[in-house]
Amino acid sequence: MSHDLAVPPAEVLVGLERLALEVATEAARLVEDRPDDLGAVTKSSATDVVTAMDRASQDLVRRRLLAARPDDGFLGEEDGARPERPGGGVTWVVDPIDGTTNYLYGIPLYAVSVAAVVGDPTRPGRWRPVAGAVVNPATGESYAAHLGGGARRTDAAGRRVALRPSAADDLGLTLLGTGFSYDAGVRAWQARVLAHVLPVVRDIRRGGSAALDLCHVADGRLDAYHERMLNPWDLAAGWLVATEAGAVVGGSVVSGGRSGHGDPGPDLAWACAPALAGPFADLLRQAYAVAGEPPAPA
Ligand code: LIP
Repeated sequence: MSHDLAVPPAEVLVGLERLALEVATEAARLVEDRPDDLGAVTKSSATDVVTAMDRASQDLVRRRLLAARPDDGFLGEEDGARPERPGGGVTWVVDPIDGTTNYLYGIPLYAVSVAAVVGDPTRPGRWRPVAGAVVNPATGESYAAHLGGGARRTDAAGRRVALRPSAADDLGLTLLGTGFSYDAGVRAWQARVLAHVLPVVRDIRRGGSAALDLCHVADGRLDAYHERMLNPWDLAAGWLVATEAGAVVGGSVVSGGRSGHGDPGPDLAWACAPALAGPFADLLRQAYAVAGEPPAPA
Protein backbone atom coordinates (compact mmCIF):
# COMPACT_ATOMS: atom_id res chain seq x y z
CA MET A 1 0.00 0.00 0.00
CA SER A 2 1.12 3.55 -0.63
CA HIS A 3 2.33 5.79 2.21
CA ASP A 4 1.66 8.94 0.23
CA LEU A 5 -1.15 11.13 1.62
CA ALA A 6 -1.06 13.51 -1.34
CA VAL A 7 -4.62 14.34 -2.43
CA PRO A 8 -5.36 14.19 -6.18
CA PRO A 9 -6.54 17.45 -7.83
CA ALA A 10 -10.24 18.40 -7.58
CA GLU A 11 -11.09 17.33 -11.11
CA VAL A 12 -9.67 13.85 -10.41
CA LEU A 13 -11.67 13.66 -7.14
CA VAL A 14 -14.89 14.41 -9.04
CA GLY A 15 -14.11 11.51 -11.38
CA LEU A 16 -13.27 9.18 -8.48
CA GLU A 17 -16.62 9.95 -6.83
CA ARG A 18 -18.46 9.32 -10.10
CA LEU A 19 -16.65 5.99 -10.61
CA ALA A 20 -17.29 4.91 -7.01
CA LEU A 21 -21.01 5.69 -7.33
CA GLU A 22 -21.32 4.01 -10.73
CA VAL A 23 -19.61 0.79 -9.59
CA ALA A 24 -21.33 0.66 -6.19
CA THR A 25 -24.70 1.11 -7.92
CA GLU A 26 -23.93 -1.72 -10.36
CA ALA A 27 -22.90 -4.01 -7.49
CA ALA A 28 -26.04 -3.03 -5.55
CA ARG A 29 -28.18 -4.21 -8.48
CA LEU A 30 -26.34 -7.54 -8.45
CA VAL A 31 -26.78 -7.93 -4.68
CA GLU A 32 -30.49 -7.18 -4.85
CA ASP A 33 -31.03 -9.98 -7.37
CA ARG A 34 -30.62 -12.41 -4.49
CA PRO A 35 -30.60 -16.19 -5.15
CA ASP A 36 -32.62 -18.60 -2.99
CA ASP A 37 -29.41 -20.14 -1.69
CA LEU A 38 -27.02 -17.39 -0.53
CA GLY A 39 -24.20 -19.92 0.03
CA ALA A 40 -23.51 -18.46 3.48
CA VAL A 41 -20.37 -19.64 5.31
CA THR A 42 -18.78 -18.32 8.52
CA LYS A 43 -15.48 -16.47 9.08
CA SER A 44 -14.13 -15.19 12.43
CA SER A 45 -17.01 -16.66 14.48
CA ALA A 46 -20.23 -18.63 14.03
CA THR A 47 -22.07 -15.31 13.62
CA ASP A 48 -19.60 -13.67 11.20
CA VAL A 49 -21.10 -14.65 7.86
CA VAL A 50 -20.02 -14.20 4.25
CA THR A 51 -22.34 -15.10 1.37
CA ALA A 52 -21.70 -15.90 -2.26
CA MET A 53 -23.22 -12.47 -3.00
CA ASP A 54 -20.58 -10.74 -0.85
CA ARG A 55 -17.96 -12.39 -3.02
CA ALA A 56 -19.78 -11.76 -6.30
CA SER A 57 -20.25 -8.10 -5.39
CA GLN A 58 -16.59 -7.67 -4.50
CA ASP A 59 -15.46 -9.46 -7.69
CA LEU A 60 -17.59 -7.09 -9.78
CA VAL A 61 -16.39 -3.97 -7.96
CA ARG A 62 -12.72 -5.01 -8.10
CA ARG A 63 -12.94 -5.90 -11.80
CA ARG A 64 -14.65 -2.62 -12.79
CA LEU A 65 -12.40 -0.37 -10.67
CA LEU A 66 -9.11 -1.92 -11.84
CA ALA A 67 -10.30 -1.94 -15.45
CA ALA A 68 -10.88 1.81 -15.15
CA ARG A 69 -7.74 2.53 -13.10
CA PRO A 70 -5.29 -0.38 -13.50
CA ASP A 71 -2.52 1.04 -11.26
CA ASP A 72 -4.67 1.69 -8.19
CA GLY A 73 -4.47 -0.44 -5.06
CA PHE A 74 -7.38 -2.52 -3.76
CA LEU A 75 -8.42 -3.62 -0.26
CA GLY A 76 -11.70 -5.50 0.10
CA GLU A 77 -13.37 -7.26 3.01
CA GLU A 78 -13.32 -10.59 1.17
CA ASP A 79 -9.60 -11.04 0.33
CA GLY A 80 -8.25 -9.86 -3.04
CA ALA A 81 -5.97 -7.14 -1.64
CA ARG A 82 -3.50 -5.58 -4.08
CA PRO A 83 -0.98 -2.80 -3.45
CA GLU A 84 -1.07 0.43 -5.44
CA ARG A 85 1.38 0.47 -8.35
CA PRO A 86 3.58 3.51 -9.19
CA GLY A 87 1.36 6.16 -10.71
CA GLY A 88 -1.84 4.74 -9.26
CA GLY A 89 -2.57 7.50 -6.77
CA VAL A 90 -5.27 5.85 -4.64
CA THR A 91 -6.28 2.55 -3.03
CA TRP A 92 -9.89 1.40 -3.31
CA VAL A 93 -11.32 0.21 0.03
CA VAL A 94 -14.48 -1.83 -0.48
CA ASP A 95 -17.13 -3.53 1.64
CA PRO A 96 -19.14 -5.51 -0.90
CA ILE A 97 -22.08 -5.91 1.49
CA ASP A 98 -21.82 -3.94 4.71
CA GLY A 99 -24.51 -5.31 7.00
CA THR A 100 -24.24 -8.89 5.79
CA THR A 101 -26.30 -10.23 8.71
CA ASN A 102 -29.16 -7.89 7.74
CA TYR A 103 -28.83 -9.08 4.14
CA LEU A 104 -28.98 -12.72 5.31
CA TYR A 105 -32.17 -12.01 7.33
CA GLY A 106 -33.76 -9.78 4.69
CA ILE A 107 -33.62 -6.63 6.85
CA PRO A 108 -33.32 -3.69 4.37
CA LEU A 109 -30.29 -2.06 6.02
CA TYR A 110 -27.19 -3.12 4.11
CA ALA A 111 -24.98 -1.34 1.60
CA VAL A 112 -22.21 -1.58 -0.96
CA SER A 113 -19.45 0.75 0.23
CA VAL A 114 -16.71 1.90 -2.18
CA ALA A 115 -14.05 4.47 -1.23
CA ALA A 116 -10.87 5.80 -2.83
CA VAL A 117 -8.27 6.51 -0.13
CA VAL A 118 -4.73 7.92 -0.02
CA GLY A 119 -2.10 6.46 2.29
CA ASP A 120 -2.06 2.94 3.72
CA PRO A 121 -5.52 1.75 4.86
CA THR A 122 -3.98 -1.21 6.68
CA ARG A 123 -2.29 1.22 9.14
CA PRO A 124 -4.70 3.16 11.42
CA GLY A 125 -4.05 6.92 11.28
CA ARG A 126 -1.99 6.60 8.08
CA TRP A 127 -4.75 6.99 5.51
CA ARG A 128 -7.78 9.10 4.62
CA PRO A 129 -10.69 8.75 2.21
CA VAL A 130 -10.84 11.24 -0.69
CA ALA A 131 -13.90 10.01 -2.64
CA GLY A 132 -16.57 7.42 -2.06
CA ALA A 133 -20.11 6.10 -2.35
CA VAL A 134 -22.47 4.02 -0.20
CA VAL A 135 -25.49 2.43 -1.93
CA ASN A 136 -28.36 0.67 -0.13
CA PRO A 137 -29.72 -1.87 -2.66
CA ALA A 138 -32.94 -2.39 -0.70
CA THR A 139 -34.03 1.27 -0.65
CA GLY A 140 -32.22 2.47 -3.78
CA GLU A 141 -30.71 5.34 -1.77
CA SER A 142 -27.12 6.29 -2.56
CA TYR A 143 -24.68 8.55 -0.74
CA ALA A 144 -21.62 10.06 -2.42
CA ALA A 145 -18.89 12.58 -1.62
CA HIS A 146 -15.40 13.72 -2.52
CA LEU A 147 -12.92 15.72 -0.43
CA GLY A 148 -13.92 19.39 -0.46
CA GLY A 149 -17.00 18.70 -2.58
CA GLY A 150 -19.73 18.23 0.02
CA ALA A 151 -21.94 15.11 0.35
CA ARG A 152 -25.14 14.14 -1.43
CA ARG A 153 -27.94 11.59 -1.12
CA THR A 154 -29.98 10.45 -4.11
CA ASP A 155 -33.18 8.46 -3.59
CA ALA A 156 -34.67 5.72 -5.79
CA ALA A 157 -36.68 8.33 -7.71
CA GLY A 158 -33.48 10.22 -8.54
CA ARG A 159 -34.14 13.12 -6.15
CA ARG A 160 -30.79 14.46 -4.92
CA VAL A 161 -30.22 16.50 -1.76
CA ALA A 162 -27.14 18.08 -0.22
CA LEU A 163 -26.49 16.54 3.19
CA ARG A 164 -26.32 18.29 6.55
CA PRO A 165 -26.11 16.68 9.99
CA SER A 166 -28.76 17.41 12.62
CA ALA A 167 -28.68 20.52 14.79
CA ALA A 168 -28.68 18.38 17.95
CA ASP A 169 -26.80 20.03 20.82
CA ASP A 170 -28.15 18.16 23.86
CA LEU A 171 -26.92 14.65 24.72
CA GLY A 172 -30.21 13.97 26.51
CA LEU A 173 -32.04 14.40 23.19
CA THR A 174 -29.44 12.54 21.08
CA LEU A 175 -30.46 9.53 18.98
CA LEU A 176 -27.31 7.42 19.03
CA GLY A 177 -26.30 4.68 16.58
CA THR A 178 -23.91 1.94 17.60
CA GLY A 179 -22.90 -1.61 16.76
CA PHE A 180 -21.37 -4.70 18.30
CA SER A 181 -18.60 -7.16 17.52
CA TYR A 182 -18.87 -10.71 16.22
CA ASP A 183 -16.71 -11.67 19.22
CA ALA A 184 -18.70 -12.46 22.40
CA GLY A 185 -15.97 -11.22 24.75
CA VAL A 186 -15.77 -7.87 22.98
CA ARG A 187 -19.60 -7.67 23.02
CA ALA A 188 -19.58 -8.12 26.80
CA TRP A 189 -17.22 -5.15 27.05
CA GLN A 190 -19.35 -3.14 24.59
CA ALA A 191 -22.38 -3.84 26.80
CA ARG A 192 -20.55 -2.14 29.69
CA VAL A 193 -19.92 0.91 27.50
CA LEU A 194 -23.59 0.88 26.45
CA ALA A 195 -24.76 0.66 30.09
CA HIS A 196 -22.91 3.91 30.78
CA VAL A 197 -24.08 5.71 27.64
CA LEU A 198 -27.72 4.61 27.30
CA PRO A 199 -29.15 6.46 30.36
CA VAL A 200 -27.52 9.69 29.15
CA VAL A 201 -28.89 9.83 25.57
CA ARG A 202 -32.42 9.82 24.09
CA ASP A 203 -32.20 6.26 22.73
CA ILE A 204 -29.95 4.04 20.61
CA ARG A 205 -30.38 2.45 17.22
CA ARG A 206 -28.38 -0.62 16.22
CA GLY A 207 -28.70 -0.47 12.43
CA GLY A 208 -26.20 -3.21 11.55
CA SER A 209 -24.20 -1.35 8.88
CA ALA A 210 -21.47 1.08 9.92
CA ALA A 211 -21.41 2.59 6.44
CA LEU A 212 -25.13 3.45 6.63
CA ASP A 213 -24.86 4.55 10.29
CA LEU A 214 -22.20 7.07 9.30
CA CYS A 215 -24.31 8.22 6.34
CA HIS A 216 -27.28 8.61 8.69
CA VAL A 217 -25.24 10.97 10.87
CA ALA A 218 -24.49 12.87 7.64
CA ASP A 219 -28.18 13.23 6.75
CA GLY A 220 -29.50 13.76 10.29
CA ARG A 221 -31.32 10.43 10.70
CA LEU A 222 -28.93 9.85 13.61
CA ASP A 223 -27.49 12.58 15.83
CA ALA A 224 -24.39 10.54 16.71
CA TYR A 225 -22.78 7.13 16.24
CA HIS A 226 -19.92 5.18 17.81
CA GLU A 227 -18.47 1.71 17.40
CA ARG A 228 -15.27 -0.18 18.23
CA MET A 229 -13.57 -2.85 16.11
CA LEU A 230 -14.49 -1.47 12.70
CA ASN A 231 -12.39 -2.40 9.70
CA PRO A 232 -11.25 0.13 7.09
CA TRP A 233 -13.87 -1.14 4.60
CA ASP A 234 -16.71 -0.63 7.12
CA LEU A 235 -15.90 3.02 7.66
CA ALA A 236 -13.96 4.46 4.70
CA ALA A 237 -16.79 5.84 2.53
CA GLY A 238 -19.14 6.67 5.42
CA TRP A 239 -16.34 8.60 7.16
CA LEU A 240 -15.97 10.86 4.11
CA VAL A 241 -19.73 11.31 3.57
CA ALA A 242 -20.16 12.33 7.23
CA THR A 243 -17.18 14.71 7.19
CA GLU A 244 -18.18 16.33 3.90
CA ALA A 245 -21.74 16.81 5.19
CA GLY A 246 -20.34 18.82 8.11
CA ALA A 247 -20.46 16.21 10.88
CA VAL A 248 -17.53 15.75 13.26
CA VAL A 249 -15.77 12.38 12.91
CA GLY A 250 -13.20 11.11 15.39
CA GLY A 251 -11.23 8.20 16.75
CA SER A 252 -9.77 7.04 20.04
CA VAL A 253 -10.80 9.21 23.01
CA VAL A 254 -8.63 7.47 25.58
CA SER A 255 -5.36 9.04 24.48
CA GLY A 256 -6.41 12.45 25.81
CA GLY A 257 -4.33 15.57 25.39
CA ARG A 258 -3.98 15.17 21.65
CA SER A 259 -5.27 18.09 19.61
CA GLY A 260 -8.38 17.42 17.57
CA HIS A 261 -10.33 14.18 17.59
CA GLY A 262 -7.97 11.87 15.70
CA ASP A 263 -8.92 9.51 12.87
CA PRO A 264 -11.56 6.78 13.21
CA GLY A 265 -10.06 3.30 13.45
CA PRO A 266 -10.38 -0.11 15.11
CA ASP A 267 -10.04 1.29 18.66
CA LEU A 268 -12.99 3.63 18.14
CA ALA A 269 -14.90 5.30 15.34
CA TRP A 270 -17.41 8.02 16.17
CA ALA A 271 -19.36 10.73 14.39
CA CYS A 272 -21.88 13.34 15.53
CA ALA A 273 -23.64 16.61 14.82
CA PRO A 274 -21.12 19.45 15.22
CA ALA A 275 -22.68 20.94 18.38
CA LEU A 276 -22.39 17.58 20.16
CA ALA A 277 -18.69 16.97 19.52
CA GLY A 278 -17.27 18.08 22.88
CA PRO A 279 -19.86 16.48 25.18
CA PHE A 280 -20.07 13.31 23.07
CA ALA A 281 -16.31 12.77 23.05
CA ASP A 282 -16.31 13.33 26.84
CA LEU A 283 -19.16 10.82 27.29
CA LEU A 284 -17.29 8.19 25.28
CA ARG A 285 -14.10 8.88 27.26
CA GLN A 286 -15.99 8.35 30.53
CA ALA A 287 -17.75 5.22 29.24
CA TYR A 288 -14.47 3.68 28.04
CA ALA A 289 -12.87 4.47 31.41
CA VAL A 290 -15.76 2.81 33.30
CA ALA A 291 -15.80 -0.23 30.99
CA GLY A 292 -12.09 -0.87 31.59
CA GLU A 293 -9.54 -2.33 29.19
CA PRO A 294 -11.31 -3.79 26.15
CA PRO A 295 -10.45 -7.46 25.45
CA ALA A 296 -8.71 -8.48 22.26
CA PRO A 297 -11.01 -10.59 20.07
CA ALA A 298 -10.62 -14.33 20.72
C1 LIP B 1 -20.80 -4.91 10.06
C2 LIP B 1 -20.59 -3.47 10.48
C3 LIP B 1 -21.45 -3.13 11.69
C4 LIP B 1 -21.05 -4.02 12.83
C5 LIP B 1 -21.32 -5.46 12.45
C6 LIP B 1 -20.52 -5.85 11.19
P1 LIP B 1 -20.19 -6.46 7.98
O1 LIP B 1 -19.96 -5.18 8.96
O2 LIP B 1 -20.91 -2.63 9.40
O3 LIP B 1 -21.30 -1.79 12.06
O4 LIP B 1 -21.77 -3.66 13.98
O5 LIP B 1 -20.98 -6.29 13.52
O6 LIP B 1 -19.15 -5.81 11.49
O7 LIP B 1 -19.52 -7.62 8.68
O8 LIP B 1 -21.65 -6.67 7.82
O9 LIP B 1 -19.49 -6.09 6.70
